[in-house]
Amino acid sequence: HDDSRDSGVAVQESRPEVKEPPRFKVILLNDDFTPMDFVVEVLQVFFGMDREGATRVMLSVHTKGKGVCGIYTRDVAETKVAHVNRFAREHQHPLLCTMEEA
Ligand code: TYC
Repeated sequence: HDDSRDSGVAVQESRPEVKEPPRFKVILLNDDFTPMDFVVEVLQVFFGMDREGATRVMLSVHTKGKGVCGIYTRDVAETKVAHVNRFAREHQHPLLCTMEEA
């Protein structure tokens, strides 16, 4: 049996890894009413920050208007946004969380 002949059919070679999945920044928006302590709690509970890191991010959002809480795949980012916004509403705070492609 002879496999050495070239059939002439072009075959697309695959490389080991060519496509990273798109990443999304989860963004926290400032507002005039949500208590600072509540925002710090959100950053600790939903984004795994310690109190010091959460306080730094909260103050940055408070000063600049918005800030990045973390960067995730689409599904994880969507879930974090939904959980944060539900948690804020459950506590009657206007805090808003959103996402944008990194
Ligand atoms: N600006 C709010 C205040 O003065 C605090 C705050 C910080 C609200 C960050 C939202 O994403 C936010 N109480």
